[in-house]
Amino acid sequence: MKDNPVLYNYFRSSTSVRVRIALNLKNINYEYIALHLRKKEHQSDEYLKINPYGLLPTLKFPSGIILNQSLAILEYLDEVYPTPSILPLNPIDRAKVRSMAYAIALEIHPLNNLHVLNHLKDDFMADEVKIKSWFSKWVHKAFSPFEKILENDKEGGYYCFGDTPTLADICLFSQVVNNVRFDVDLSKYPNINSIYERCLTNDAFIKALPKNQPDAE
Ligand SMILES: N[C@@H](CCC(=O)N[C@@H](CS)C(=O)NCC(=O)O)C(=O)O
Repeated sequence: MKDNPVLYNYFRSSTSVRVRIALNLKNINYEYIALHLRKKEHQSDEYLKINPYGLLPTLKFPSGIILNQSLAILEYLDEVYPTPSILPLNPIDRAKVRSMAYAIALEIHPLNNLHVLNHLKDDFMADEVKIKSWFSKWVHKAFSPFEKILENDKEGGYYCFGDTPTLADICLFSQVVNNVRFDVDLSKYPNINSIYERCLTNDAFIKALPKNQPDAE
């Protein structure tokens, strides 16, 4: 256990889901430390020392290396534990996969983060209906073109790119898990849904689901 990295995370956090999937895919054992977002445990002085942004997840290695920002963690893991790879070999293909992953991680997630939703609730008096509508708006804005890209990809495999999971599937899956909680209607996205279903047949994804974590409520 002492040689394993430590993951500071929260069962429901979609950025935590991303890192858990990559650790599982690469068969890396890790210690799970839960920080409760609603109880603001991610804002404690102790946690801010290892992640000054006060966001989850953080991955800490026995060597003392501390990494935050889920995409940076995923790419680091892929460089240091290259098998199985979550990025294709060819630079153009890598760029395509990153482009899909960023569409989720950079266009949707920052607008739907807990502190953004709390700001809408506390400072703009948004009720639950409005919060859900806000959340859905940013999902659809990125999911509609994402679905078209998948639709037009005539060589499409089982996953976003080819027949093995990549960074794109990791981000897409984690976002879909979050969408379900906010009642986002995903019926218009058959290709996205089939990739999500495919991920649900993969143990690395199943093990990373919020309901399968020790702090699940
Ligand atoms: N870009 C960061 C975002 C991290 C992030 O926003 N994490 C969320 C959980 S999914 C969080 O810690 N939210 C706390 C808050 O909003 O107060 C990453 O990918 O790691």
